[in-house]
Amino acid sequence: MLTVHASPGAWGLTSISPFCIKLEAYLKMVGLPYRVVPADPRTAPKGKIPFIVEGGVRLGDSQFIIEYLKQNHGDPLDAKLGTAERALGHAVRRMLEEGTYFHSLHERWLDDEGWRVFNPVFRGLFPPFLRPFGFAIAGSVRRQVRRTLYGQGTSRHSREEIQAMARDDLAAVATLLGNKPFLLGDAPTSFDATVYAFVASVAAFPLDSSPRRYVLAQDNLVKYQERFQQRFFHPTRLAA
Ligand SMILES: N[C@@H](CCC(=O)N[C@@H](CS)C(=O)NCC(=O)O)C(=O)O
Repeated sequence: MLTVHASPGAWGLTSISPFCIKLEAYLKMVGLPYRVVPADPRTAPKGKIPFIVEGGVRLGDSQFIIEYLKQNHGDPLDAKLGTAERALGHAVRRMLEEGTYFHSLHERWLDDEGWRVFNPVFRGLFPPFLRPFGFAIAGSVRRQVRRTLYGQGTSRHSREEIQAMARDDLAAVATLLGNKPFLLGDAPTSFDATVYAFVASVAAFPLDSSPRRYVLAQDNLVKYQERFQQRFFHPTRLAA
């Protein structure tokens, strides 16, 4: 049995991490059996989550995991895609994972209003024995995220600029999706795991922001998200 090490969920999503949602979405789409256990990033092969354990294999990074699963369990979603479709899917995936992600990270960890919403949720996910240290742990992770976002560059911009960049990313997704059921057409592909994870994460985080307002105002993004959830996630797994 494949074991997925992931962070727990909130706001009706299976995980607070879009990368964990992405991996679980992929597994649901391909119908591979798996179990999820709460991740300890300190034991992760690359210090990040999600990671998987299968037999003797211990592997980090959602995309490397998906490539591994394709090689070892088949590729029912993407096998028939042409090179142009793969290129488009790749570009959208990288935009969301390496661009939009930093907006969410900033919103949750550094933005003062976002932190007021996120901090209690984050601390609520700790196992009981760690809760007395919740304040110190959250503060230490927050300092680390501050350093990461400064190095990566996002936090050098104003809140309005960061939100505008995320909104532009989401507008690109909405335009490319159009009125198709999935990013590349009638059938879901692995790229939809990323699109679903990031659209759902922006929509679910309960803070009024222009990217969230944008997503909730796009009929195609809202319906896409609902369609994906209904088709691939059992309703009970959606409970916060
Ligand atoms: N490229 C990685 C990104 C994973 C990632 O950034 N995970 C975050 C949680 S959303 C994490 O583990 N952060 C802990 C850290 O950076 O120390 C993937 O696709 O899995």
